[in-house]
Amino acid sequence: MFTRIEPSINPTNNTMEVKKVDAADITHEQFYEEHWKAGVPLVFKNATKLWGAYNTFSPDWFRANYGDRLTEVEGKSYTMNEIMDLVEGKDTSRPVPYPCKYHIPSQLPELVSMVKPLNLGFAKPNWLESSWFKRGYWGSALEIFIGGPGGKFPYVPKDYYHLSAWINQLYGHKQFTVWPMGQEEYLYPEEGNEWKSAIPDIENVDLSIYPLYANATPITFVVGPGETLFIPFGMWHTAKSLEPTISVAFDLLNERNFPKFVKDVWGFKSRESKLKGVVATGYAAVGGMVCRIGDAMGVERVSGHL
Ligand SMILES: O=C(O)CCC(=O)C(=O)O
Repeated sequence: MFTRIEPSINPTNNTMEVKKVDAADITHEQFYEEHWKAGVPLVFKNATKLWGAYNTFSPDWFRANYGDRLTEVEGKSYTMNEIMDLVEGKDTSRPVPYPCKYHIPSQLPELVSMVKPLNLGFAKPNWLESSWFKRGYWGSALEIFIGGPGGKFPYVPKDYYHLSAWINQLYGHKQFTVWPMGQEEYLYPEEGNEWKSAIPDIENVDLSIYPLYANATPITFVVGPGETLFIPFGMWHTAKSLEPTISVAFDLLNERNFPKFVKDVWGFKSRESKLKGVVATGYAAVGGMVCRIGDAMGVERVSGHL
């Protein structure tokens, strides 16, 4: 038995409260029913406390250990030292890009062991941890995001392939905005890129161009160090770094979002070629079957290849 958390959606005005809970105060079943199934985001206060990254990741720690590690942001190459100097305001000679990202398994593989258990006790089962769904092909990633004050995610997306997002804040505070489910038309999905809103600046929406946005009910909240934000699949969201921030994001796929995932696999891959669409969708369908059987047998997936 578990204590019921009050329903988080108010159907009369379509507002929604994003709650923060101690990971010890919510069961997997409760999370699954009231957030995962209901499509309601949740902030866990301390789900990453077992991670080596918890209370460790900081600009100085990255400078000391991976200062020369390169990544590309908006087509330009930066070292970790350069990124940290920019986000901390030590280098004011050029704009601070956002987000500065590293794909952990390929660009910082030493850190894979510092973000374990990746499932946090709640982000499971995660079929993306199965070797059937290897990285790079299915829209999934295990990435570090680094940002500086005011760094805004460049648009409002809902996650590619209908994956759920888990954003683990490890340093600094980041502001998030989400839109309750069902506000699709107010956000003007881009033609041909339906996972991305066509509105260029969500903080200053021109209602003469996007009049339906007047009906939208964005919910804004702040996530701090040690906190994890769960964003359900299909939810429009965006983020802004309020100070120097470091977070680790990963995606989740299982039985619940699998039907929409497969539809997206067909949608994305068949745009490249019908044959690619058929092969990828067939492969995904078999992978889903294997993972479903694995779930039934209680298989624990622990690979770090997302
Ligand atoms: O942490 C962030 O900047 C937001 C990331 C995000 O929303 C995404 O990758 O879809």
